[in-house]
Amino acid sequence: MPDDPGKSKSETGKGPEIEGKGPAIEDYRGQNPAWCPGCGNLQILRVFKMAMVEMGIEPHELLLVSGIGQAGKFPHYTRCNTFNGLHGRTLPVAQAIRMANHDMRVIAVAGDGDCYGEGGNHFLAAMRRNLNVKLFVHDNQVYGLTKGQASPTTDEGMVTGTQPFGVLSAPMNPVALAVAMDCSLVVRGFSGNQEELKELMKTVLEHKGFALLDIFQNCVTYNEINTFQWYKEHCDPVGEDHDPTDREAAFRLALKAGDRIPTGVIYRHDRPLMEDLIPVIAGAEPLVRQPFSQEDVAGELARFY
Ligand SMILES: Cc1ncc(C[n+]2csc(CCOP(=O)(O)OP(=O)(O)O)c2C)c(N)n1
Ligand code: SF4
Repeated sequence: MPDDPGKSKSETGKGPEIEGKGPAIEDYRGQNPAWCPGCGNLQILRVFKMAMVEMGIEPHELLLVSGIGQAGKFPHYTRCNTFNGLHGRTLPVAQAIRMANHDMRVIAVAGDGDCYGEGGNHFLAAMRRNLNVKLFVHDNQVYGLTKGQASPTTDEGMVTGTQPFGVLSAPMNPVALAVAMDCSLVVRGFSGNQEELKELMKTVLEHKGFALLDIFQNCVTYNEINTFQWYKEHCDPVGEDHDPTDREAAFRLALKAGDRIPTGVIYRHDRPLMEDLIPVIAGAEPLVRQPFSQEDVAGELARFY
């Protein structure tokens, strides 16, 4: 059992179990990716494994949860604990796992359609709850797996296979929404800025609280507007002078769109963690290790039936 209940060995800074032998990239190797050559997901996967190795996080200390989509295949390509569930339902599962075992590092991985479209209300609820769950959204501004239909982040006017007259709905700004919802940590990255993305992933993993990492990711097959080159030219790392704890400044930054889109840590608010507020798990052994009595459960159920 770790010295500090609620934190895994890597969270307590103790590093891997065998001194001198940390995890290697190979330890994280899953199935061979079936993504298109040039897809930004490939870079995200590569950077992610590098970040895990640099942080000394062992595969058994990590759990990846995903739904359906190209981004949803991320756990298949990673060797660690994984749960692949329904489209749009990534966050409910991730939060349930964290509540059952707050010793486990839990990362929810979703596409922009999966998280902001079908899973939109779960996204709002997760930001309010503030469990120590990390959310990586692979934001390619289309539904990739189902052939490029518009997602909530597709720009107005973009012509797609199912929007031949151009998208009529206004796009959603997930970063501004997250600041408005007082999300504990709000970060944006781009798959092509690999060094920056790696550092952002580490910042997100080190944060105590629910964190959104919205990652711009080029889809070479269905998004001919927001290409790798387009993101490269438009992404603008936030300056050192930005204070992420200044919510008004963060909101102004988050609202920037069009030609200059900020990447980096946009907003930070160290709010109380929900797992520290729930009496049965606060400061206690994770639920999965607490004694379980079938008689007690039967007794509780009997009160309702
Ligand atoms: C409930 C439900 N609705 C719709 C689908 C069909 N579907 C599968 S993947 C997908 C789009 C995924 O797009 P996104 O989440 O943006 O991820 P990407 O493929 O771009 O990574 C859709 C609509 C489904 N599998 N389940
Ligand atoms: S369709 Fe787009 S998102 Fe899907 S693998 Fe190909 S490039 Fe990546």
